[in-house]
Order: sequence, then structure tokens, then C-alpha cells
Amino acid sequence: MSLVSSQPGAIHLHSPTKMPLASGYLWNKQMMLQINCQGYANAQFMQPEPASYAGAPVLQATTFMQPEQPVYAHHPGRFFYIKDEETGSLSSIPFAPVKKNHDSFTFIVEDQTIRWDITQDDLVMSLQVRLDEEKAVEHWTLAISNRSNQVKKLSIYPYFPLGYRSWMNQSADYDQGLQAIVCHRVSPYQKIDDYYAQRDFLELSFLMAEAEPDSWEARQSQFEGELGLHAPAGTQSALLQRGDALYETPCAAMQFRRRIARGQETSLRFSFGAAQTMGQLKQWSKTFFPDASTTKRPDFRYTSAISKLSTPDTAFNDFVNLWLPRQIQYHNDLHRLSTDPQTRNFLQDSMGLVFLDANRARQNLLLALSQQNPDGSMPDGILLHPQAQLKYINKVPHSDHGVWLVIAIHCYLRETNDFEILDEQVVSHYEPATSQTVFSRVSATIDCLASSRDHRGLSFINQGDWCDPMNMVGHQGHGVSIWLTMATAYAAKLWAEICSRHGNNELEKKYLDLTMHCNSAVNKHAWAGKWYARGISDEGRTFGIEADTEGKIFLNPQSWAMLSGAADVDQRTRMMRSVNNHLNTPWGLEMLSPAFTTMHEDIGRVTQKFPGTAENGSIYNHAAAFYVYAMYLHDKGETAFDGLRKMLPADEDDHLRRGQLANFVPNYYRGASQQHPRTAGRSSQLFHTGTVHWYLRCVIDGTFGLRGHFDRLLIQPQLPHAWEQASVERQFRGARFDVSYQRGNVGEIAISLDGSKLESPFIENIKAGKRYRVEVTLPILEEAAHG
Ligand code: CEZ
Repeated sequence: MSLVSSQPGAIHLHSPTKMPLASGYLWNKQMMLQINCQGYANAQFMQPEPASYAGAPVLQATTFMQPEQPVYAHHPGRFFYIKDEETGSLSSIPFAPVKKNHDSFTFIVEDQTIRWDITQDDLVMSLQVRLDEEKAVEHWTLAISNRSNQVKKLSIYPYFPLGYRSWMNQSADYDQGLQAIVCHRVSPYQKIDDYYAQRDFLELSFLMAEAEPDSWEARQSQFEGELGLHAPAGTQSALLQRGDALYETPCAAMQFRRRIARGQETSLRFSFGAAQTMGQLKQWSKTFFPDASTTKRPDFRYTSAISKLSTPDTAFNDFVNLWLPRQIQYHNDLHRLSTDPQTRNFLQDSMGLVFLDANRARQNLLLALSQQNPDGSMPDGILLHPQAQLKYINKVPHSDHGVWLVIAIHCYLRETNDFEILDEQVVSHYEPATSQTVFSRVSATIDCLASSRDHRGLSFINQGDWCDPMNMVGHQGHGVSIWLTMATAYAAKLWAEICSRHGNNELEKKYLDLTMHCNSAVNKHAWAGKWYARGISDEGRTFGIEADTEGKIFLNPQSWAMLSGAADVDQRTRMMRSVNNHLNTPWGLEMLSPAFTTMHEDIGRVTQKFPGTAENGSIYNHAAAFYVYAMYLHDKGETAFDGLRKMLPADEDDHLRRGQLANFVPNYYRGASQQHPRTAGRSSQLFHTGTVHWYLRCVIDGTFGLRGHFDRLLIQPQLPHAWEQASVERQFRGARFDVSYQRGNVGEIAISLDGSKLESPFIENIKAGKRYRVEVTLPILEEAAHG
């Protein structure tokens, strides 16, 4: 059997050990659960800052979600031990902690459930988890049927470790009335103010069972004993010992003794999560285990403006039909588990949201604008909650946030044509509150970007731009970012287009001039012959050039020179060649190369990251997506699609190398492929990434060429040449377009709308509610990737 197989809406992995970190994630508006094929899990809920109801057995540092987190023997997870009472043999599902090989194993990730189908010793076991619709609660079902010729006498033990809950107060015990292990904690604090802030926290963790258990254990050390989790003491005796945890590490373990006759099935249901009070748990217990018929929920909750893809590349179809809009929605629901998303992230999330829920995107844009600084610049983070504060990276001043405002609004307008938004008054959330229109606020943002440039016309980088850890290029106030200068040029170009459509030709000219100035400044100071440099340090050192021994070439300035229009045809050709020679790998494009191996005090923290991880020369998919977008804008569809495709695992070897499934685009894959070939291609496993929003734009605007153009739809596809045909459904301005593509004997693309040939690539006079049929015939062409 192949290692990985998929069908619309589900990806199956048939081994628990070949890709041990392969995982799925589920979320609702309050929480996120990531669980891997072996059963190790990370769950967090928002109250309003991230919190947990089960965690590590030691004090944990609070931080944002990190890539490449390892699992360890006592890692939190959801485990079920199965003991054959007659033979005494012990195994566990999904796989950990016993890690005994099953006769068959399938890990199945779906939109709303994560499941395992496992067979072992004539037992057919099916385990599944889904989340509550709104609460921070997981609902688990385990069904076991007996295919042997004898009665099976089993003890089934759910074992849900809770971890070290608090240094002030933690305890756990079984509650008879609730049929639940309930763990109490007091979240540690020292300041009195925090007492009031934390008073309403969900401090209870619970594992509730539908059926009454035969026994239980709430004290972790008593459950585990001395032999370790693969042979816990609790499972060695006939019954669990019903221990409580009194300021001792708690756990939630239960025992169910079941005799399963031949051909019969037994099933158990559990709910696991966080609650505030015992009274609340009592209430909830009545609703947690409804009839199976009422728990059915529709599949495919997430669709975007482009759906029902049918192309020869089925994994790509599945990704764009489901997993991609799903990941975009996740970002917009939980904002990377933060209450103060970085402004650039929030705005790019809104950009993706334009294609899922344009109204919500609109509200988000207005919210971001209401937090604009009085000088017109955008703040480092957007506060989503009255108590939210700027934290972590948002305490470090970055220079680029305004750029993303313009990009997101431009994208919103192209898709919706909602020019009324420009006249909306936005009241600032600062005192004294001022009211200004969206139009004047966005203009002020660009003016601010324009004035944050030096005498050469290059943009000051401050303590970072898009690249957070590039914090020491300009911390003394002189260093500049070539990328940001280009991004400013690009933003000004987009805004000029809006000004012109808004009837303001004076401003249109002003912003086109700004674009021109920025572009000529980068051409004068940063074109290095074969590519553009990345920046100029406080001391005036230009870096990201051939003469550097490491960090010679950065991807972002090349991509954005193509977006901003700084690069002419000759420069584009040279850059693309350089990108291909220096940055291309089988897993995508590296962000820079060679990766830094030592601290460069005039560049900063990025050079201290391990070579080939994160911003230090990994295949950072967000950066790769900018390049793909630039390729589509310059009609390099083949190279562009190659970039998109490489963001996902393909064949079996590729899955093994990356170690993750195609259910999300990760933040990065390991790069530095020349320096560290052994680890190159390995997934970061982190599904927080701005890549997804650009990915969807690339697919809509580029691959299928169904680009919103204010009141019109522009048809300009760049299908991969290997595709003979394809079809897709596009929603645009309330109308539905059934679009089919095929190759034929035509010199150039021919389009027909409801059977009549279109003379221009635009579809106009679109009527909401109407269904259109679009047929596109494409010429048979050859263009080599990375040509
Ligand atoms: O955070 C991302 C940011 O969320 O890094 C991107 C940036 O554009 C995104 O807005 C590139 O720098 O501080 C660090 O060193 C972290 O590595 C962050 O830069 C990084 C996080 O790992 C999340 O991906």
C-alpha cells in the first residue's frame, strides 16, 4: 500500500513511524488542536490570551507557536491503552506511548475530524476526534469491534496527561456525578491586578466519559509507576487505583472493562477540555453525548471564490478546494493564537479573506485603520481585544506595515469594486479621536512611507521590515531596506491606480512619481549586476551582493523589483537566472543563500538563526509566494506553478523527506541545501504563515487567470503546459462562472462566454445571481520552468 493516499476532503497516512510528526489541526473560534499521527498533541484556547487545559509535565515558557517542536516521551497527547485481560498483552492507540506496531494503521485528516483506523489482533478500532462548535472542548469516540472467533475481554484505558498545571495550586480527582476526572488549578500570578484579570479564567480541565468507568486514576505518578509510559503500573493491576492528585502532577486516566463477543462492537465517548465551574460542567454533560444522527455536520466548511477545481493534478485540486481556504480561514479566526497580530500579518490575512468573506475582510481593514498612528504610519500590531497589548515582536519598531494596508485594500477593491469604502469615516481609537476617510488615511500611510526615506530615496529599515529578525541593519537610524523601497514603490503604484479610479488625477500622478523615484533609487544604489542587493547598513555597507561570502543573494528584492516595475526586461532575465542558480531546490526557493553561519552585527538576529531554518535561508514559503506572484505578473506561468507545486509534498520520497502531509503549507521547509543537505526539505510543521493568502491569489489571478478587475473579470490564464484541460468554478460579484479550459489549435487564447466569442479578455456587465459559462481554449506552447 502506498504511504499516503488522498481523496477529496481526506488525506490518509498508512504508517505511524515513517512521518512521525505528520499532523492535522482542528479549531473553532476559541481553540486550536494540533495532533500528530502518533497521538501527541498541542491544544490551546484563547481567554483572551492563549491558555491550555493540558500541557507539559514541567514549567513551560510562554511563547508564540514555534516551528520544528520535538515530541518527547512525556509529551502531552491523547492515548488509549488496550489490554487483553486474558493474554495480558498491552498496546496503545493511536500509537504512543506503547508504540507497538499494529497490523494496520491509517491516520486520516479531514476538514472537521481527525481519525485513525487501526487493526490489531482481530480488533478493528476506530478512533476519532472533533472539536465542540464553540467551547474549548474535544469530543472523542472510540469504537472497537471483535473480528476473532472468541470473546475478547479487554480493559480500555483513556490516558490523557494533564501536565504540570500550576506552581500555586493544582489538584485532580474523579467526580462520580459527572463521570469525569476534574483537575483544578490556579493560574500563577503575583500582581493583584492579575487576580482580577484572571478571576474568570477556565481553570478546570476535565475528561468526561459517557459511560461510567470501572475505575480511574488522577495522580500521574501512580498511573505511570516506575517502568515508564510504555508499561504503566496502573495497567498492570486488575483495576486502576482511584488515586487523587493533591498538589501532585495530575492526569486523567480511566478504565473500562469490556467483554466483546465475536462480531460485536463496543464504543466509548469522551469529552476533554476546559471549563470554568463545576456547575457549568454539569450543564454541559447533558449535551456532550448526543445521538450520532445529530452530530453529523456538513463537510467542506470552507470554500473560496474559486472552487470545484478539476485539473490533472488531484493533490493540487484537493489542496485548493479545501485545505487552502481552510488554512486562510484558520488564520482569520485565531490570528496565530494572538490578540495583537502583527499588522502585516493581520492585513495579509484580510487579503486572503477577501476571497472567502469580503464583508469580514472589509471590517478587518476598517479595524486596522482605526488603529493607525496619528502620523499616518501603521502600528506594529492590531489589538483585537480591549485588554490586548503589544507583545513579543510588536515591541520592536518595524518599518513596513503600511505597505500591506495598501496591498490588502487594493486587492479588496479589485475583487469587490466597493469604492464606497474609500469614503467611509474611520474614527481613530487613540485619544484625541479623529475622524478621517479611508481614502485620506491610506494616502497618509503612503505619505509616511514616502517620508521615511533617506537623501538617496531609500527606505529606512529601523529595527526590521518584512523580515523581523533583520533588526540591526538600521537600528542606529541610517540603514535602509532595498526591499522596503521597492515595496513602497509597489504600494504607491497600486494606490495611484485607485486614485485614478477615484477621480483624483493629481494624487495619481503624485504616487506614480513616488513609484518612479523609489524605483530609480534602487536601480542607482542596489542593482548589483546580476541581482538587487538587500539593504545598506548603518555604516553604509551594501549587503546581499556577489562579493559577500554568505547572504549573497536574497529572494525578496528580486521578487519585488518585478512587482514594483524597477527591473527592466534585461534585469528580470538576469535576476531569474540568478534566483534559479542560487536559490532553487527540489522543495522550493530558498530565501537567501548561502545561509549565514555567523553573527553579522550590521544585519542582526537573522544571521544567528541556524543555517537553513526560518529567515536564515530556509525555503520560507511566504517569500517564495511573492516570487510566484511576480512570475505570474510577468507571464512566467510555468516557473510560477513550479513554485506553487513545490510548497506541497508530491510523491512518496518527497513526503518522507518533508515529513508532513499536504493538508497545509508550512511556514518553511529547511533550506541551506548546499550547507546541510541531510536536513534540506524537512517541514517546519508550523501552519502559521502568510503564504496561504498569496497562494490563493496566485491560483485565482495567475494559474486560472480569473482576476477581479473592479467591475470586470479579466480572463488571463497561465495553466501549466502539461495540463490538457481543467475546469473550475469562480464566484465574482455575486455571479457564478463555470470555467473550462482546454488546449487546441489556436495562436492565442480564445475565450467564449455562454457560447459567443469574446473579443477582449474582459467579462463586463456582470449580473449578480447569474450563472455564466466560460470556455477557454489555450495554445499548445513550450516554456521551460525558470526560463
Ligand atoms: O514571524 C514571521 C512574522 O509573523 O516572520 C516573517 C514576518 O514577515 C511575519 O510577519 C518574516 O520575518 O521573530 C522571529 O525571529 C520569528 O521567526 C518571526 O520572524 C516569525 C515567526 O517564526 C512566525 O513565523
